[in-house]
Amino acid sequence: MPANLTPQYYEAEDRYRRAKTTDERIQALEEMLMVIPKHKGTEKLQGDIKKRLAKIREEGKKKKSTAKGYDPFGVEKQGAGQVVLAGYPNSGKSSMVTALTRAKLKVAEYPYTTAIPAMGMMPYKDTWIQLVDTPPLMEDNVPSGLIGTFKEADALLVIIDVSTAECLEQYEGLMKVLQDRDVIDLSKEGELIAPIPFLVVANKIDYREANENLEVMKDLMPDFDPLSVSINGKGLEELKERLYNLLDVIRIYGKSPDRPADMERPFILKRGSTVFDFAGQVHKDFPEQLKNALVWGSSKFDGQPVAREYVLEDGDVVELQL
Ligand SMILES: Nc1nc2c(ncn2[C@@H]2O[C@H](COP(=O)(O)OP(=O)(O)O)[C@@H](O)[C@H]2O)c(=O)[nH]1
Ligand SMILES: [Mg+2]
Repeated sequence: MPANLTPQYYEAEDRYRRAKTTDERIQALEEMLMVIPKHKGTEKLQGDIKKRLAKIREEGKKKKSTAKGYDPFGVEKQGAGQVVLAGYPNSGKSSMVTALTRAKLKVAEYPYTTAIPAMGMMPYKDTWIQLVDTPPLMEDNVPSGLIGTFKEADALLVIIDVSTAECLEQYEGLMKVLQDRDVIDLSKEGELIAPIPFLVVANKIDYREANENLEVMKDLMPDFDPLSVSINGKGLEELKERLYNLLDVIRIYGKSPDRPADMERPFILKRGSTVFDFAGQVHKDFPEQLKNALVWGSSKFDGQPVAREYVLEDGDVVELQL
């Protein structure tokens, strides 16, 4: 008996496949169960969903009870990539995350307002980048657990406060800790080859003294070339773009046969990914079943058949042929 599944069901299923957190998975499965047509033809599928739901709920419970308490320094990833901020007290980390996302974080004139990481989602193009605010990092004050947060990140945003003459000290201090703790690597003949890619910004550029402080730094370090920003708006659009580029990802839009492409929620893949990699992200069984694919965008013509080794580009629409 045919299942006759509805578009709502496929949407929920799609959300399930893309879910990154346990809660998202549970929510999507619950919705699949709610909207699935209830008849003989879907009984087996309903049973499968219920089983999956029970299993995920059970795993979730176990995780909570076996964990040695909640770890505030482990931040679950969401969106196209996770960017973790690093900076001295008062450099503007919390303000920056607040300015770029809808998160409401504590911002204050006194240092050490932020005790544990907190995150916000920054809209960029048709996707989201996760920004993680952190407690202050100094050469002689490294919050325990924070280095672990950096090492899990997809990229770092190193933030220097150029409204103060201490900006040079901040920059050198941050670079030293991050390098000593093997978060970044500056060793390759002065080239910035980083295990975790990072961007340095000179924040509070709206201050009167800021440009002068920055010039002093540039005189001392000719290679020092940070992006100047202010939480009031200066440089923020470029900052978003540079962070996205740092993540080195592409957005790919899925298309099912005989249906228009889903241009709302792109899949996010590492740059250099192939049709085969894309298939794996859509469904774990798809790479095995994949014959070839049709591509719109980077191909010579629309809907061009390509092999599974075809390297995709940002914005491509792909229809998998199984
Ligand atoms: N004028 C100006 N003030 C800023 C800027 N960024 C942060 N601030 C101020 O600097 C102070 C410290 O900011 P906060 O975000 O709490 O710094 P954090 O300790 O690094 O999180 C607050 O009073 C902010 O309003 C900026 O770009 N321009
Ligand atoms: Mg803060």
